[in-house]
Amino acid sequence: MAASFTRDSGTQTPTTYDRFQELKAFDDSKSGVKGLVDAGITKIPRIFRRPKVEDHDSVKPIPTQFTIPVVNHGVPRSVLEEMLAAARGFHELPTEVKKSYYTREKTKKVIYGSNFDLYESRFANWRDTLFCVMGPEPLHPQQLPLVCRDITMEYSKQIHKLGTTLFKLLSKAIGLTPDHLIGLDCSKGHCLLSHYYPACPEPELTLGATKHSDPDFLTILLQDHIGGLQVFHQNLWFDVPLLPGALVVNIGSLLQLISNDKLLSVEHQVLANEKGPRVSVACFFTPHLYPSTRIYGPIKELLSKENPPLYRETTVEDFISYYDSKGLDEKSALAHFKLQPSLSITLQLPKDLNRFAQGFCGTEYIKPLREMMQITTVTMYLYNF
Ligand SMILES: O=C(O)CCC(=O)C(=O)O
Repeated sequence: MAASFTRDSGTQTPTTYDRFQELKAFDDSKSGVKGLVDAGITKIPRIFRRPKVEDHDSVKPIPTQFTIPVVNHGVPRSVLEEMLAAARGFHELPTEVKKSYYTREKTKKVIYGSNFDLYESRFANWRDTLFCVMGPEPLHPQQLPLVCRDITMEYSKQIHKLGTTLFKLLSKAIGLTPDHLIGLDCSKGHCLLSHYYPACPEPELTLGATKHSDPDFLTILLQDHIGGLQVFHQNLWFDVPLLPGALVVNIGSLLQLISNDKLLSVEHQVLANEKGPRVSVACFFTPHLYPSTRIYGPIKELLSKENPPLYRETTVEDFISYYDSKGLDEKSALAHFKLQPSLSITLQLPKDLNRFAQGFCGTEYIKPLREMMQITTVTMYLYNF
């Protein structure tokens, strides 16, 4: 464990606190939050301290939410239990063994680390993660740590099957043909994130995971018996119930974007806890790392005059790089892709019509436009692209 963390480092005064140096020392130790706990700290280092909790009354409520505990999912209970045990097994390996997987190199397919946004976030989260890109190009099992190799391959296969079924159901639920979302490659790739939230000596001062929604199409989450996952709804935090054998399904931000808000991603956080460790395994459906130039925007079949597009188009790569660049900051990445009416012009017709049509459509459209429009004024919204 790097020397800069002492048992008292959580009580340092602002004058002696060099945040960057502390972040770097933590990063260079390559031993994660688990390493701090193993070193016997009794106060959390200051880099983990969350700023004063904001008043959520000012936050706009989410009209509906989409956290579904799925019980009859077809993944055998033994597979769920083995997956959780293997995830825990990896994080409880000696640091020297885990270190060989520790990297901030985002193009690697197997990454062990702590806080992907360590240098961007306002405060670090009390958790470590093993991140494995399982598809669309199959991961060679040898790339996985031995302690979780076989079960990760098996879990990945089973969860991909479940994801495919869920995408079919979701397609139908929003009025599309069953294969529509699959046809858009929503189930083409998936990553497994095995999270480890060590017991925290001062859980009220930090978080296991800061408020966020996931940067993917869909997340299927497996959690152990400890609890701490909360969803944000109508300005309040709700505990996600612990149902033995259940998987939690969350809509991701990319699915909210392409469904034009027909499906809403859920904002969630994880509390730090004293009882830990807590283990969870999140499966993110996203073609992450897949060199695709596919453009994603609101699905045309869902748009109409009453339902105009709410988001601009993007690639998964651009979406993820924006998400990664801002880190978990309690704000939705979707706001960055939202089409904002930036200017509204009221035209007086027919006086301004000539100018309008000439500027935007060309003169040949003036007559049909004038005939079509029985109204005398029209308000146009210009969007920022
Ligand atoms: O550990 C959990 O319950 C949630 C994990 C999570 O929020 C994530 O992977 O984005």
